Amino acid sequence: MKRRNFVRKAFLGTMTTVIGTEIVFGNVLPEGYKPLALQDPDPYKMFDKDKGMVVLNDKPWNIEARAHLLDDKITPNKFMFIRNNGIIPQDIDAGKWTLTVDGESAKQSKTYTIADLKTKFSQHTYQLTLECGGNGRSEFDPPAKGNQWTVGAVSCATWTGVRLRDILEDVGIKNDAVYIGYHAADVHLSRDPKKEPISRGAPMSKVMQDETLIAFKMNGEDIPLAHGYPLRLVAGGWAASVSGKWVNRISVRNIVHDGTKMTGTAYRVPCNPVSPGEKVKDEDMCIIESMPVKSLITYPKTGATIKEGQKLNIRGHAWAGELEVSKMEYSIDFGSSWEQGSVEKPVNRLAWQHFAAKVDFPKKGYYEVWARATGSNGISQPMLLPGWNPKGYLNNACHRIAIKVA
Ligand SMILES: Nc1nc2c(c(=O)[nH]1)N[C@H]1C(S)=C(S)[C@@H](COP(=O)(O)O)O[C@H]1N2
Ligand SMILES: [Mo]
Repeated sequence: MKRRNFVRKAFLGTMTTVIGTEIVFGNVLPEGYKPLALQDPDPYKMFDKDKGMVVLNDKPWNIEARAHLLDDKITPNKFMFIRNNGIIPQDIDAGKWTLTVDGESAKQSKTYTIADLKTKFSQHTYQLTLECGGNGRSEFDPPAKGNQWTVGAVSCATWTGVRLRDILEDVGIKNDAVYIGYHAADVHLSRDPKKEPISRGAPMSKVMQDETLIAFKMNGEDIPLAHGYPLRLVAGGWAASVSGKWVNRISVRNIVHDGTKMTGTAYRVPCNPVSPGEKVKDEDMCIIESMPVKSLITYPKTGATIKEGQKLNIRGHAWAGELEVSKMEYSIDFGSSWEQGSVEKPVNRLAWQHFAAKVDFPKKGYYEVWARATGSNGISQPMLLPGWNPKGYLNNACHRIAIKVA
């Protein structure tokens, strides 16, 4: 009885701390009852996100940024979108975490602790752009099912880890290797342990790049839990679904990896353009790899008002998947004419680039500033919505902000 009272007091103490105030009548709280305040967790607190972030789904958690929140050159955790297909793993012990490399095209199966990875291989740090393939989905018509991302499912953080290539060379790879597939510790929404929420991958050409990391740090600290703690595959420039969070196994495959969300319409678009709403056969769908050229005006926030005669300094970021952005332009007349802005070189390959321009408005009134990036292959962003596809991927239309000159 004494022990029981002690446990109860300790429990109430913890509850009081979490809720932030005393639970009046806590003494008659039925045993095992979880107060509502704890059943409805605050995602902003739980994930350390800024209050301006937008929750699109809570089962599973999907949270996006707004353009003006992405103004930092390097995205801090509080503004980084979260995209989950399943349930975030709990009670992770990084000291016991292992990464196993196996598969029909691995010469052996080998398991590493995080300490092994850190001591055996050289560490590298890159800024890497991660954009969800479905970013911009909300604009498609007919609408596509899934999280209705607007523009905020993109980030560019600093990732530190070891090269996946170095690990694979240590394991030994057979000549017939074509692809790797990742396996991770998150839990399927059905809680069926036999099902994986997602298991995607990349062809060997992407895997072997210098910048493809098995990362253990983000922005110089442990990776936040929601972003893959303690170990994450990071493949910048490609649809971020390739960058497996909570990774514990990499399989080297002699076929294109056929894990969950690699097949059918998942993370695929019609190989050839189709008309909106058209049904597309599975065999006519192609896997999304590099993301297309795109940009975001991160300052000012849309809806800003400036004084007549005042010039407006705009700025933002631009990226082009595997390519570099070579030109940034803006328009204040709905795309009729374009002026050139400046764009910085990327800090490293696959990092987003920063652009700026000084905009002059001829008179009072309502304007929109549209931004357009062009990649090193000469291809520019479309002004409006690009090719419709069944799952609403790859919307790289020009970003637009509203400005009033008063
Ligand atoms: N294990 C695991 N890895 C994952 C996912 C997931 O649900 N589980 N989602 C993928 C998708 S679709 C995206 S867009 C990115 C999102 O990364 P972030 O949540 O760190 O921004 O993680 C990818 N890696
Ligand atoms: Mo995604």
